[in-house]
Amino acid sequence: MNSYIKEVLERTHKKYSWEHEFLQAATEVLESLNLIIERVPKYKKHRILERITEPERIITFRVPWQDDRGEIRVNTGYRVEFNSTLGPYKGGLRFHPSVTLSGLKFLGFEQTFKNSLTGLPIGGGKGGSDFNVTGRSDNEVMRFCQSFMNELYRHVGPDTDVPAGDIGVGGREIGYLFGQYKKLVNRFEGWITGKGLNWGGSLIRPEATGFGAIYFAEEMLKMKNDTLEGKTLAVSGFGNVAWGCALKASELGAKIIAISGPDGFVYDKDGIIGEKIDYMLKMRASGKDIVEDYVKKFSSAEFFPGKRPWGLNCDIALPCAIQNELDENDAKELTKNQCKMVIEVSNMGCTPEAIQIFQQNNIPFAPGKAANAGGVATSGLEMSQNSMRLKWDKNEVDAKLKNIMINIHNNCIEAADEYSFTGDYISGANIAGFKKVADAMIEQGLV
Ligand code: 2IT
Repeated sequence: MNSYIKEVLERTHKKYSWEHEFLQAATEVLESLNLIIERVPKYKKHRILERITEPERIITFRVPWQDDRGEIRVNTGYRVEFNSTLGPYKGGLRFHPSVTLSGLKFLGFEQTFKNSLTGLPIGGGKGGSDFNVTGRSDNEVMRFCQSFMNELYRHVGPDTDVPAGDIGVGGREIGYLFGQYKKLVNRFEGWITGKGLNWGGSLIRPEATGFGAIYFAEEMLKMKNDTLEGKTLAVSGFGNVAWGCALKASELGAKIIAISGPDGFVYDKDGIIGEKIDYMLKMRASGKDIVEDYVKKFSSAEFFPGKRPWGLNCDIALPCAIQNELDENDAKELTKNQCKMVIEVSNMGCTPEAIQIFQQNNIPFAPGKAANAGGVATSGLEMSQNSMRLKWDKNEVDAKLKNIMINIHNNCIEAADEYSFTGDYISGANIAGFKKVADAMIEQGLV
């Protein structure tokens, strides 16, 4: 390993020894920058690695709210404003009991490179709270969102920091957050994306992460003179991202055979198509966070409690749920079952050991920051429409999204060819994302 990279990684590990997820993300990115750091001395001269691994600003705050029984509850709110070199901080808000500062730092760090890959003028950030949406009434969620905004509003804005949804933050939560911001600042502004379609949201934004991942898969298959037609896909999760994948995959002649939830996974031998895709939305809207209901409705399906879908025979695996959801044993299972390709759609969905197994077995692997960038890219397109006070039609947004995903794919390939190994999408994405941010940081001086 390059000595500068080694030095920075050692110092970061020492300084933030308890931040496991952040250290995992930082290690993966820095380790893939060996050649470019060796060949381009200005990055060390300007101490870019120390600067790029340190968030520009972190805000943490108390979020007090009252549940329906009148009990007072307290959660923690965060916003990690990681890097604003390429544009306003941009990245989702996650409401989930697993949320910690380490987790949000890893997500904000990843987001910086992902957003750079999109080619749009957006910096990187992430935020959220350890609030658990599951089982809460609409009124409870509204009171929580309003309390969260009572602090967050002073740190965000259309030219400062533009959040969006993530796990636990969908259309309902974005509505409540938006309403409270408008009330507090007395301005109708595009300071958050994923808005309702009647009040500034973009068409295709709900579908965008899934659509983008499938467009990326198409490009990877094209490199092998192959297509999605007839392929079987195993997906984890059953939220917005998995739903978008199912819609686009079925349109292109592929078949999603599995989805999953915290309770287990569903295997549908006939494929999740047509009304079954719509049913995913109904399950999500029920607020129960389980997938077992699917088998009560569709007899072609079987439910496997407590299990993940990686033991199935499938052509392509798409983890779409949460970080580190696919481990070494899952990777061995997929390899044994002749899985041909893995598209990581969740952020850092695969453990480093799992990725190593895929690489050893020459299974093409797309990292989340490239494959799932369609979501934030379409958020960028929502910002453009808000600035212009215009609304593009579905086809226009979708065509732009597809074009962005093709460009990301090609930029990964080119960067890997130049500074790593041909076909290594991980280092390709890290290098291509890094180079733009790092060069712009140097151009903007020591700030
Ligand atoms: O992980 C992600 O890229 C997101 N949750 C979407 C972020 C955004 O600003 O649309």
